[in-house]
Order: sequence, then structure tokens, then C-alpha cells
Amino acid sequence: MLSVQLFPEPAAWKSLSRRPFSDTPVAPVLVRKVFETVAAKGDDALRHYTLQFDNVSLGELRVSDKELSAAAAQISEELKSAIHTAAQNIRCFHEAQQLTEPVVETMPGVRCWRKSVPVDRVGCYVPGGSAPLFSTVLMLGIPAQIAGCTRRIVCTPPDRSGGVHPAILYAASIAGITDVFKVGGIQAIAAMSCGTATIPAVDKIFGPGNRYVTAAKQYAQQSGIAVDMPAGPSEVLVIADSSAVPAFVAADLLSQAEHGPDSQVMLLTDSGELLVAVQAELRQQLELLPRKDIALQALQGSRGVVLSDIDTCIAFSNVYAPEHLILAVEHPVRMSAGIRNAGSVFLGNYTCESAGDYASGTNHTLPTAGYARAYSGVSLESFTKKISFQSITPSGLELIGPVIETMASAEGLDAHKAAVRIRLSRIQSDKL
Ligand code: HSO
Ligand code: ZN
Repeated sequence: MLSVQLFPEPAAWKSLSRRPFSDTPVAPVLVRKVFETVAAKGDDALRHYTLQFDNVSLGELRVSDKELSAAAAQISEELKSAIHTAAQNIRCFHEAQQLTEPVVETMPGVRCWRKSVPVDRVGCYVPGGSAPLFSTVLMLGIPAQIAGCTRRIVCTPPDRSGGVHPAILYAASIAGITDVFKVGGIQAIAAMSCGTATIPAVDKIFGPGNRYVTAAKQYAQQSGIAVDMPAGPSEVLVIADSSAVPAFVAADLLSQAEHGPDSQVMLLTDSGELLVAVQAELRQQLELLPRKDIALQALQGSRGVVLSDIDTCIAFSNVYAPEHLILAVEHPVRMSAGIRNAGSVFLGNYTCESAGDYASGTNHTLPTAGYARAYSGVSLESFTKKISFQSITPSGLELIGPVIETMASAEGLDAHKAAVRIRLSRIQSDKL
């Protein structure tokens, strides 16, 4: 199942952290062509590309209010109730991120503070494909609504009959999405970047997608649209010791392996026996999965690594910088102190990663492919800008002014210095 490495030296960790297919590029000419055509021909181009790439002939691009309200009747009461509970937890966790920062008086009469202001228009990309990821609608829509973004749109590829999965529509109504559009792929990102008659241009684009969507988000970013983060295939790294339950560990590894053939799962352990037991569980559990073929392909690019102790596993994991990190070890809280790079961490045998994917409240839009070294996952903050403010009194300027003047002189920027001097002179003359 997993290809095994025994006690690799630290010098080898970086190459063992390589993700599969991480360097398969999408032709930039294709992305540029789609962007330029969408900019020139608008909605017609979106219909053209949807026919060409998705094989669907679209009429209206916007999901109607009627389609939206009909969705509730098309999914089970059980699913609706689950969506409500998940939404409540996500709302609760993200509402708690609304923090007001203090006004700081850095010197007497010099006050500085920051204020969070929502990004005005946000676009959320929700992949369709083999699994309709309606949970992503909650993960992006709810924080956008709490932040106060005025326009919160979703773009998602249409299914074969030109519709959108009712669970996506139901989740959109629960998450307060303002518009849903049946457009996916590069053309959806292009539409949200430049706007068409139907789809508004947005200020920031969020959400996961295949390598075409990722390439399109990169292109959008170069043309001045903000994006949440570079997103790639889902991944999980499990650190397990002999106290871990092999069946649980295998289940967690498979839960991310089933996302796609290019997903990667890693098991780091100080126990060779545990690794052997997990491999046996993987073989058994894999047989039961409807998405067995996908998961198997992912496992082929995945690894089991035996290291001397759990501290060394943590050190390896910091090099790998996983999207999800599970600590299935005896003292997970204590061991977690050493974590430097990870998107989201799951502590102990009963904290399965799928809890964070759906319902515990944390966000599942997380940095993959090692970006956790420098990026955080999506949170309330991702939907806001922080504007800094300051206010200086005349006596405050008397205190700080000479500092500014000295520094401006040293940089050779006399106009900067003069902006202080002219005020200090006025303060002096007012005193006379
Ligand atoms: N594990 C995915 C999120 C997801 N899982 C959605 C199931 N549905 C990326 O973190
Ligand atoms: Zn998942």
C-alpha cells in the first residue's frame, strides 16, 4: 500500500516531502485565451466554453430563485439537519474571530489603531466533478456573511443536465450566498475576474479546484484580483505511535486518499509494528470503498515513514508542512507544542480529520503542497482588510516630530521633513 522508508536521514526529508504531479503545468496560453475571450465576449464565451469543456448547453447562467427554493425538497431531512448543525458550528467558530483591536498610544498624543473592513465582493468557487463539495459553500459563504461582504457569489460547474446539485443550492441558501452561477473551470474564474453581463466581477476569489482552476486563479492574481491561497490536491499526514488504533489511522488516510488520484497521504511513526498493522487495515478498508480506484491511485503516490521517535516525526512533519496533521499519539497536546508548519491539526485518537472537513467549526480551506510553511487557512480575516488609522495631537507632534525629521534627513527626503517642520513652526507661533 504505502511505500515504506525506514529511518531516512534529515537530508532526505525534503525529497520525501515532494507531492505527486506537483510540477504538471496547465498551458498558460489556454488560460490566457479563455480570459481574453471571456473579457471580450462575456456570457456568450461562458456558454461556448461550458459546451466545449463540460459538454453542457446552458440557457440562464444564474440559478433562479425558484431553483434555489426547490432544492430543499430534493434532499433528505437528515441531510438538511446535518447541514444546519455544521453551519451553526462554522458560524459559531468564525463569529468568535471578530476581534476589535485596541487603540494604542505609542507616545503621548500619538494614537494608532486598526479597523477590519469587509472585502466588498467575493467569489467562491465550488468544484463539481465526481463529488459535489457542498461543504465548501458553508466554509466560504458563512465567514463572508459574518465579515459583511456585500456580494457573495458562488460559481460551480453545471451537472450533465445543466443543473446544480440540490445540496450545493441548499447550502448556498443557508450560508447567505447572494447568487449562484452554473459556470465552472477556467471560464468561471475569468468571469469573476473581469465580470460579464450576468456574473459580477469580484475583488477576491476563494475556493479549491482542479489544476485548471488553480492555474486560472494564479492568472487572475497576476491581473490584480486577490485570491485566498494557492490550492492543490487534499493531503493528510498522520503521526502515530504504538498507542494509535491502526483501523482509525487507515480510515483517516483513506478519507483524504479518496479525494483524488493526486492526493497524498503520509504516515509517520516510531513503531514498525503499527505501520505493518495500518498497511493491513488499508488493504481491507480499501476494498469497501466506492471510490476505491481513486484512493488506490492516491496511495500509490503516498508514504509510510518509520523514524526513531515522535519528536523526529514532528520535525519531519514541519519540513512536509501538511494541509492536515493528525497526532494519534499518547500525549497529543504536549507533542503539539513542536508543530511549526501545518494547516489544521487534529489531536488524539477520536479527532478524525473529516470532523474538520464538515462540521466541527474550523475551516477546511487550507494551504496544501507545503504552503503551510507561510500561509494560514481561510478564516474570517480572509474576507476583510485591516485599515490602519492614526491621530496625532500638537503636543504629540512636538514629541515625535524630531524623530521623523532626523530620519527623513538621513533618507535625503526633505519634503517629508518639511511636512513636520511646517506644523512645528505653527505650533511654536501659536504659543507666542
Ligand atoms: N478535505 C478537503 C475538504 C473536504 N472534504 C470537503 C470533504 N469535503 C480539503 O481540506
Ligand atoms: Zn476531505
